[in-house]
Amino acid sequence: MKKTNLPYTLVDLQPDVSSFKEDVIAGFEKTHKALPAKHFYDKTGSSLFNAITKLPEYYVSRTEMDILHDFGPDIAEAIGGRAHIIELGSGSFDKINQVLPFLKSPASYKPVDISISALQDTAERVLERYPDLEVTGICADYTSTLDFLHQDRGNNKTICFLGSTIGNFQKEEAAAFLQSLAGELHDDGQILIGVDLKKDTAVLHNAYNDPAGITAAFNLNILERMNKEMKADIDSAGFTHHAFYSEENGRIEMHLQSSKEQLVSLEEHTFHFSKGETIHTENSHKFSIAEFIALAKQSHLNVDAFWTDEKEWFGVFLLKRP
Ligand code: AVJ
Repeated sequence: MKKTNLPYTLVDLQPDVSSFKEDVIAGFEKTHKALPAKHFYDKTGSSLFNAITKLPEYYVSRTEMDILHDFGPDIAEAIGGRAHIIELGSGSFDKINQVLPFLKSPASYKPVDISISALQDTAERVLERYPDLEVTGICADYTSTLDFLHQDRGNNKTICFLGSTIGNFQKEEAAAFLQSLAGELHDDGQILIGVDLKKDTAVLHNAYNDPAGITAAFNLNILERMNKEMKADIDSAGFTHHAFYSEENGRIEMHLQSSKEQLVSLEEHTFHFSKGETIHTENSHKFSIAEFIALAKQSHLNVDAFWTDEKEWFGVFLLKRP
């Protein structure tokens, strides 16, 4: 679907709601019930995530923003002129917006996001500031298709994958995903990626257990989404937010924990929950700098440059083909 009455092109590759339904049913049928984290981001979920990024305990977005802001000119110089910027998970547009002002005559900007409302806001905001930039919004699930990347045959294809979303993938999936991005690069292409780094466990714990309960609301919203978009009767009060750092796996895990034994009906299915049983809703892997360099290598990419904050809590890496 293309809307041509807008000053930008919007390509809607959004998978129909059935993928949400299918993923939920398949996830609930597993021995350890689980859901893909990408389904958090309906309209409510996206605005709750925005609220998370403003929490004092959630250092992730703020630290990445500071790095992008402080090193914007360096990053822009490393990217080079006339770049075709493709941003996977453009979200609120605040991230790349730190670098855009320093880029030498960027050729085009292609935000890709699963949330159509976020995408429309982004396209409007970017055009307000850069009326001459060629902007094409892509509403897509980049974990199921990267077809939109083939189109950019121009030089200096720059894939931006900020926000440390790479942490949501399992380790092997992360390598496979980076490798498939690498396959879309031309010789002068590159990937700018944000990575959350390992740090004190208490800092990590607090970032995912904020006292205001916004992260809990974000986690629980996925149950409300089921009630809205599926034939479901879930009482979200029967579940609690549970997030912890697993040292062994180097990741924050988020779960929804059933506070009682209960039956949940979804479409034509009925699922049993025992008291204390959880739905695993998200993994957020944390890397040491060395671990991330190794992951890049495993994906046939070199770290060309990287930037961190003073505490080395977050890293922004520029990856190129060897
Ligand atoms: C957007 C995936 C980077 O893992 O920190 C925030 C999502 N989950 N609080 C993260 C999230 C709970 C976030 N990412």
